[in-house]
Amino acid sequence: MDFTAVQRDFLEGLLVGNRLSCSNIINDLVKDKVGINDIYENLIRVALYEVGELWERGEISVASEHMASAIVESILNELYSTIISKSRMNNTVVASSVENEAHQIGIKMVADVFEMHGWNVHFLGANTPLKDLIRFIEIVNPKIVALSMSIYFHIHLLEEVINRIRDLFPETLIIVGGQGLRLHQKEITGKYPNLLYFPDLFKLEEFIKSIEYNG
Ligand code: B12
Repeated sequence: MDFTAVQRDFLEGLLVGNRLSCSNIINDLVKDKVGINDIYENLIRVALYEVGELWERGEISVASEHMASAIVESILNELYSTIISKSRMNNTVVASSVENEAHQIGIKMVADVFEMHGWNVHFLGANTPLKDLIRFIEIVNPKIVALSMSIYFHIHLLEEVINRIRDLFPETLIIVGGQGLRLHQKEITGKYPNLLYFPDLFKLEEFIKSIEYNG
């Protein structure tokens, strides 16, 4: 699917605060049976990266950036009834951003991909304090903990969580992702057992399918 036609209108809608137009664009794509992963990666993620660049260049204000991310979050919530899978799996995932990390849209998309595959999903959102995350993992005993890091300077916080999880729950698989790791994933992968990095939702989905087939 070529998103060029809708890309401009969607970005425009985010920047002027036209939530209705953004929502209509997404709902039309869903009606046309465009995959959710495709919509997330090729329309919403691309638009938000563009918002980030405009903000970095001083072409839009922090207020506009906040508005754009608020519209996107409302759209993701609106899609819930579309993404929820009727066939449920007996697998649990806890999805969270690391402590101090304010970005939560990427990890929400990750949570949604698991949801589409019928997993029990616990989405904790941004800035989850380490001790509360650990306590939560102890309670729900997930098969996977998914962690997101957008800002590279949070890498010490990511490593702190990984170390705690590895010590306390050696069997639990950890998956990591986010922009902060895009150029730095090798600082983490290979260093810890039972840990995988995925750059995007397509790779993540391949992996979820492989678990479904291989257990
Ligand atoms: C919206 C936004 C915010 C919002 C976030 C609101 C929210 N509810 O999430 C707010 C206003 C809070 C914010 C704050 C800040 N932000 Co900001 N923000 C953005 C913006 C515009 C969009 C983020 C986003 O949602 N992207 C879309 C998602 C879908 O992309 P993603 O996170 O990369 O996720 C994808 C993959 O990485 C992957 N993925 C992500 N996590 C995981 C986890 C797993 C397990 C897996 C498998 C995959 C995966 O899946 C997703 C789909 O592909 C970006 C621009 C950009 N390039 O993203 C800047 C950006 C990330 N922010 C930036 C900055 C600097 C900040 C601040 C430091 C600004 C400040 N001075 O206060 C603070 C950070 C505070 C903190 N302590 O974290 C910079 C980071 C630069 C850098 N190199 O580190 C960016 C890149 C903007 C820029 N161009 O400079 N921000």
